[in-house]
Amino acid sequence: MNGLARWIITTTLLVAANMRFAAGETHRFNWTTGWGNYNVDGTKERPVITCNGVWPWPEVRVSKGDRVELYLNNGFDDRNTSLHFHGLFQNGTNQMDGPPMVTQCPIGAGQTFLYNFTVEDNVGTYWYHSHTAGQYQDGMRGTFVIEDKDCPYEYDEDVTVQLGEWYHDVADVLNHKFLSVYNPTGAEPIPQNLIMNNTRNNTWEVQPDTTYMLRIVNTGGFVSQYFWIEDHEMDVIEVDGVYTERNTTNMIYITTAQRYTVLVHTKNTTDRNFALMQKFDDTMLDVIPKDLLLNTTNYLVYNHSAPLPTENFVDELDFLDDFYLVPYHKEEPLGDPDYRITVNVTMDNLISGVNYAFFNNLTYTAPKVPALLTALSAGEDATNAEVYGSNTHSYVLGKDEIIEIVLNNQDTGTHPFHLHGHTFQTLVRDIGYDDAVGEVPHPYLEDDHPPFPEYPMIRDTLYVRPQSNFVIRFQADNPGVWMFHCHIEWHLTQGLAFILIEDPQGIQERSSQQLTDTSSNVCKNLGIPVEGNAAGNSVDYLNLVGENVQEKFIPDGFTAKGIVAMTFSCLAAILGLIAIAVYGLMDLSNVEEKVINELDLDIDQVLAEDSNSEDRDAEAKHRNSSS
Ligand SMILES: *[C@@H]1O[C@H](CO)[C@@H](O)[C@H](O)[C@H]1NC(C)=O
Ligand SMILES: *[C@@H]1O[C@H](CO)[C@@H](O)[C@H](O)[C@H]1NC(C)=O
Ligand SMILES: *[C@@H]1O[C@H](CO)[C@@H](O)[C@H](O)[C@H]1NC(C)=O
Ligand SMILES: *[C@@H]1O[C@H](CO)[C@@H](O)[C@H](O)[C@H]1NC(C)=O
Ligand SMILES: *[C@@H]1O[C@H](CO)[C@@H](O)[C@H](O)[C@H]1NC(C)=O
Ligand SMILES: *[C@@H]1O[C@H](CO)[C@@H](O)[C@H](O)[C@H]1NC(C)=O
Ligand SMILES: *[C@@H]1O[C@H](CO)[C@@H](O)[C@H](O)[C@H]1NC(C)=O
Ligand SMILES: *[C@@H]1O[C@H](CO)[C@@H](O)[C@H](O)[C@H]1NC(C)=O
Ligand SMILES: *[C@@H]1O[C@H](CO)[C@@H](O)[C@H](O)[C@H]1NC(C)=O
Ligand SMILES: *[C@@H]1O[C@H](CO)[C@@H](O)[C@H](O)[C@H]1NC(C)=O
Ligand SMILES: *[C@@H]1O[C@H](CO)[C@@H](O)[C@H](O)[C@H]1NC(C)=O
Ligand SMILES: *[C@@H]1O[C@H](CO)[C@@H](O)[C@H](O)[C@H]1NC(C)=O
Ligand SMILES: [Cu+2]
Repeated sequence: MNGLARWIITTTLLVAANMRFAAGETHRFNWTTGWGNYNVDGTKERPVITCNGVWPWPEVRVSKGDRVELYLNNGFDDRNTSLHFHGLFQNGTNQMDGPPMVTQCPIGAGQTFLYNFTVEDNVGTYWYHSHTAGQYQDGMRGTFVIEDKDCPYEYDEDVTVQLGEWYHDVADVLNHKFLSVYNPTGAEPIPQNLIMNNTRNNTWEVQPDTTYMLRIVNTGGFVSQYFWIEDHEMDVIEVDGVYTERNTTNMIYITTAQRYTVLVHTKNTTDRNFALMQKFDDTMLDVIPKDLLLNTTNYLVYNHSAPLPTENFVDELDFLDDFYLVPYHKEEPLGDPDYRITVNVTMDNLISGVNYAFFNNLTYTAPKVPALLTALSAGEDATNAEVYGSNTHSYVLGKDEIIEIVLNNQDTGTHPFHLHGHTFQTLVRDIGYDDAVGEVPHPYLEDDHPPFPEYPMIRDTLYVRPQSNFVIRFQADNPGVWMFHCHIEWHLTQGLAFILIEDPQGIQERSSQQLTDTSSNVCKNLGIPVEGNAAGNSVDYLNLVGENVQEKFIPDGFTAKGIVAMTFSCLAAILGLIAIAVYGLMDLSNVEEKVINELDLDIDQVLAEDSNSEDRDAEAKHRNSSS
């Protein structure tokens, strides 16, 4: 190469590098959490989590290549917090991903964490939310849009809309009732209302003859919804940040955490207004209270002088099946996997009587050191899955391997699963199998499955049908520790999660992966070591003594009801007497609960004392054999 050519090339590269640098703007945010009282659904005021004293949380809008520097200040005085940017790849910045004890320490009361990352690999519709204990169901969430000047579709206006459900109680209260011996079947709390854009009766004002790009995000924590617009078609063009070929539909079905971006072309006439409809997927509700409004009407408004529309009825819920969507940038199915993870999903009671969720009999139990901090500090042991603990359910993935996840749902519910750090191809999603008509769970059969789609749909959150299965593939090209979990917040709390430790040596090698000041500080504040294995041992990474483990399984032949009965057996004599005195001959089915409430006893303490009792197992065996 001669000098001139070299000069030209060098200069061109420098200019290109500078252009890339100049293209990225830095967006700074300084957010502090707190509580405020809001009447979100128009029927009850309750505490919600605010951002800098206001609610709802702001929409973040950035462009591809920009940098985000977001200070999250924990303004609570009694709880930890965190923030996850749902769908962002965080390529090289794994510690900015958000889940506590996975990629960072929890942010303790009064502490600050700097989320500092660029958005280079993603465009489209995302959202952010707390990844701590149901906080996002208390309102700690918002939309996150990455604008793309190379968007392949034309439109006039770009508008987001959040769908969700709303509870009249705060998550703390609901979690306490949910994860309780009094809820042995694990029935999820029933929401009071569906909401749209954080309210009910939402009005969307539109101009005639205009193409709207409507970015629909389900920021709820539980139910899937049907969404449709009276007498207007929607052209789906993006799902979960992945452009699709245009697919026209009248209705979409959207699980929590999913996004659908649609083009809606408004009418030329402005003489009337139309209904924007939301409907619960009521098959996900264990009971349907008589007063629960399953269909909710909002308003697409062309004309303020014209009357508001009433409910729009449709003959059938004929929604778009996302499995058949074709990505705009077509990709053939990834080749045979280098590594296959096969998991069974079940829900069951552990010895306390509380109902948990499992992948292969493991309910996710957080380690004593966040898995990323273990990966960074374990040296060569980082490639050994054992150092991450036996109850975190960790898999170590090799650099650039093709990974296949086969998920066999043995539960009778629908579950939306989310993978952090990636999108994935959906190769198989089986039909549902109804236990009510005697059908049993159908696992995926490698030797007998439908042909894979020519160009599989790609997204980051995918539902599995009842007693059914799905198969997904992706390439392990993003070194980091990534969670795979059900996005029903109740089920995550029940432990329906596992962890992927992707290319741990690749994590260690990147300087951008090393702990930042605020990453270390939040750990120190809570007394969490910044190095060590899942048990906090930084001397011998293969010694897991003292790690956190899940509760024991209920001994064979025992039922959850039996456990509840047994728990109260020692109290029964006294309680029984009081019960008869207080309640007379009333329904005795949940008498212990009534008495405990009446006496204002601390249930947790009663249970803790009882489960510490040495005789418990012996008594269980005795009762078991004598029954
Ligand atoms: C964020 O805001 C708080 C409260 O106004 C202020 O004390 C703090 O210095 C700000 N932090 C940054 C990084 O701007
Ligand atoms: C929405 O309309 C319902 C029914 O008219 C009403 O009860 C509720 O208060 C309204 N909610 C809001 C937030 O305006
Ligand atoms: C905050 O996190 C730490 C570390 O996981 C935990 O020990 C502590 O109980 C948490 N605080 C609260 C209030 O939950
Ligand atoms: C965010 O990260 C970039 C890249 O490491 C760094 O240059 C910048 O100083 C960081 N921002 C802050 C506020 O620390
Ligand atoms: C929803 O809220 C966002 C943020 O305030 C707003 O920009 C958007 O227009 C609203 N969308 C609808 C459909 O009401
Ligand atoms: C609506 O009006 C525009 C011009 O304003 C015209 O180009 C278009 O064809 C009209 N569409 C219909 C369905 O009449
Ligand atoms: C708005 O609706 C009113 C009442 O139906 C009607 O009289 C008026 O012509 C409409 N305005 C437009 C601009 O269409
Ligand atoms: C809810 O919507 C569906 C579909 O339009 C309809 O069949 C059903 O009757 C509606 N239910 C109520 C209570 O409005
Ligand atoms: C659109 O979706 C339907 C299923 O809902 C599917 O049959 C069809 O192939 C899709 N078309 C395109 C172009 O993606
Ligand atoms: C998953 O369930 C199937 C069917 O019950 C069983 O054969 C298999 O052993 C289970 N796998 C694991 C890892 O538990
Ligand atoms: C999971 O638990 C079930 C029921 O207790 C048992 O039959 C099965 O063998 C267990 N599977 C594994 C892989 O331990
Ligand atoms: C992460 O970045 C590497 C290049 O540094 C690239 O090869 C890989 O595809 C990226 N992965 C994702 C998920 O963006
Ligand atoms: Cu679930």
